[in-house]
Amino acid sequence: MIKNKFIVVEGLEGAGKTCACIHIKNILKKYNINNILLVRQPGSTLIAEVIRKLIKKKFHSDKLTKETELLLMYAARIQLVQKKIKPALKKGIWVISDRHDLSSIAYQGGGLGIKRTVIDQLKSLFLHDCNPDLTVYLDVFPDIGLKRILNRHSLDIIENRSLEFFKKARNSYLKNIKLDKKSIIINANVNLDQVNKNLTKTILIWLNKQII
Ligand code: Z5A
Repeated sequence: MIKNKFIVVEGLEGAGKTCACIHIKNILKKYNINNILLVRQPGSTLIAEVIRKLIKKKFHSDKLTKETELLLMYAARIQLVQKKIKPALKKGIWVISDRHDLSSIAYQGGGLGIKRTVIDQLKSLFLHDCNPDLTVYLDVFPDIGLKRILNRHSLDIIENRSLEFFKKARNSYLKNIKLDKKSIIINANVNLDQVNKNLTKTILIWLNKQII
């Protein structure tokens, strides 16, 4: 038997997070785990989806300050955690989240330069014990990730930032993920088949360790 878990998938845009969330869900189903909630951040509640649109929209005569951006990311996260993630985990439902607070550390911290102590304060004030049981970090070089999403759609306001911004975000991810014992790093620079194979292998090893 395995107790329900909170799994987070992190990485730069085009790393393949959405694909990985679906792949992990399918692996869990093979283990007869069918009670699964899949969410994305920012988003996945009515209010958090409105905040998502606001963050991604370009306002020509106004621009989000980095602090406003951080607080909006957190507002969407708090809404999702309190309204969906925590209640689901309480009911024994597995939760897979496409991004969580590590994204704020990487983008608003590493990328925009907001002090880590500020982000940590928000986390301790509002997220309490809502920490993932497993974080899967898909590591992609920024230029490779951006090329993948350019094939799909035009770039939004965050995606339009400089390569330098994404390099800083990646460095922050790598620095922090290495300190997290409940995390795994998957090389996402290779083709999707190879990523899925590595993901399956590592998730199965992790799942076997969770059996009680
Ligand atoms: N953000 C933030 O700044 N702070 C925060 O706290 C949070 C978020 C929570 C969310 O936008 C934005 O908010 C994001 C970070 C910021 N902005 N940026 N930039 P989003 O949800 O629209 O963006 P995203 O989270 O980065 O998702 P994405 O662009 O869709 O990327 P993805 O989910 O990692 O990739 P995918 O959808 O699975 O795959 C993308 C394409 O690549 C697709 O056509 C796949 O078939 C292809 N793909 C995937 N993997 C591969 C491999 N391995 N090889 C070849 N092709 C591949």
